[in-house]
Amino acid sequence: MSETSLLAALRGFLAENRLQALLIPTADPHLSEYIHDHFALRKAASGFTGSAGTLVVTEKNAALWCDSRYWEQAQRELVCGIFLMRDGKEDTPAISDWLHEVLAAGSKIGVDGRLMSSKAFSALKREMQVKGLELCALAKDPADLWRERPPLRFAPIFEHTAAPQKREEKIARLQTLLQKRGADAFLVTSLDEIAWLLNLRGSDIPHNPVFYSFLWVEKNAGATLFAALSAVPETLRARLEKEGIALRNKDGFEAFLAAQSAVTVLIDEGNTSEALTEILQRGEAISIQTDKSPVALWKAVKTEEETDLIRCAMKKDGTALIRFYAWLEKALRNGTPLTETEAAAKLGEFRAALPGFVDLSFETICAFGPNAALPHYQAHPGRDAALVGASFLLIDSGAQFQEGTTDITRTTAVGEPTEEMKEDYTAVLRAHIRLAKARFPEGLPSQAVDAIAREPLWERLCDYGHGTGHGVGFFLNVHEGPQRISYPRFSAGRDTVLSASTAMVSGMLTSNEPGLYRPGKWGIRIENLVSNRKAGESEFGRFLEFETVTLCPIDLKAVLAERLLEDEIRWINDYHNLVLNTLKDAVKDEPETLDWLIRSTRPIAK
Ligand SMILES: [Mn+2]
Repeated sequence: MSETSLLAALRGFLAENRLQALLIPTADPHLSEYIHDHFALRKAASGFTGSAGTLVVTEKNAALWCDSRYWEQAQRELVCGIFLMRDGKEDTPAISDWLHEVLAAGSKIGVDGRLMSSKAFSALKREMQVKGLELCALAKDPADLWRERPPLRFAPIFEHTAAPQKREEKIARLQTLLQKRGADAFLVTSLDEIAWLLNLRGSDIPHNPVFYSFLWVEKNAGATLFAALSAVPETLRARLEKEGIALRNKDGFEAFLAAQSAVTVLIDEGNTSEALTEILQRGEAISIQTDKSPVALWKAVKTEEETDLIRCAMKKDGTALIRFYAWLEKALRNGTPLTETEAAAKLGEFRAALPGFVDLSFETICAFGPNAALPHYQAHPGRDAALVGASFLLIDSGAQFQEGTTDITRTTAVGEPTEEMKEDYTAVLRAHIRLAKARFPEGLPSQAVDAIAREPLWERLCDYGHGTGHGVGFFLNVHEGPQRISYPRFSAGRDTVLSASTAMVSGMLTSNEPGLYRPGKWGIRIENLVSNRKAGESEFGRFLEFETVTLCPIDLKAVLAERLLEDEIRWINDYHNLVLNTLKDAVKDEPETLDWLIRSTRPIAK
């Protein structure tokens, strides 16, 4: 079925269901950031392959909204007849404004209620109401029309054996909270929250070690996991049931919810779908409490044992990285022809050879020259750049280990950098160091920390369009909340304002990734993961600081040492000393890598 015939079929769906427009978001029933292809109707109907965007189809028109990361790509990929809406651009209409423009008053707009949070659905419904339009959750799934829909396959679910916190303790903590709040049950629909609570992992979504499921936790009883039964090995099933976690077929979940009566259920409206919320609302004598999921914060705050394991994961990952960068330096020196995808594949090989390697934590971004100016650039074999000439090579990559998830960006000067390149690189390095060294009051909203990182860039009237930091899971998703180091601005349809109320807490694992992008020229980003820890206490209260846990030399070729402050020079020398001392034993029998490591961590001075 081509995109055009699928689009035509969707228009048939409109007529049959007496709708004037159809909204097709990019989501799965768990509102995951990354989704299985089974849910990629938006991609199949529009041709646009990016990870975020909303398609709107009316009888005569079709338009796709996506954020600035994807404007260029969408322009290239969208099938004929679908208009590109550059979301975030001043003159781009909101979806409701555009529909108001092209539809008659009283028009009905349908959306699959499983693919939108009840919070987002309510907000959009109100917004449309004001404009005389009616948003409704569909009773039928428009994706049923999609003949080549990839089937959902469920990979085996396995124990996260390295997890130091027992699942009984995590469930008991949740039950205590339910008792305190006077709620009978908590509905968990976020896949990473379920995986974390149960210390179970899967691989249903590429690079995200989660499994499709729902979890119902009761105040007085145990919990019920709704998963694909075929994905649960018999021994695991027996163990779970012994621990009071009943297992049921995922397909029976909606019926189970609909059969509930006379209970008070706690849900997080931001991550529970409109469809599930409506089922609860229709139930007999069901009262719904809404609040932010407590699990999101518990998961974000790593215990000391978890942080110790994360340090082990960083050491492993650092070993692969220094092997790769030593190899890369030699290849470039020898004039070996090399493209972006070849370099990314080689890094993947070094990682895959590590003991306990599970997967990459996301698709490697390997971008050279002007390509690096696109923060989320994806190289494709045959269409990628060769590493030729003087510019920056930006590699953003990560891995999954049972001990933790990694995410690191390094920018390497290939050839002789110009003064302008050096000025830019040094400013980004200073931004990275300012945040790495920052001390701030415990409980400070994560947004407020952002300005500390951006100051060296703002000083030069520079800025970057993405967040400075996101939470990182513990052998889980590379992006997680609730903390986000970013000032409020448009960000891929996500509610960035949420981060304002997330207090920074000791134990949080967050990225530190300032950057600078010159369209048509180059892009620079330096990213390490940092763990929050106590800095000390004074008459003014308790203070936090960061411990940088990522271990890999930061390229010094484009650094203008005279631009760095004394404390910044000290930071980089201390960091490199730590990298050298932690990694040197792992490569002691690899003279070329060891030599590269020693040279790359040499102290610098003004
Ligand atoms: Mn990152």
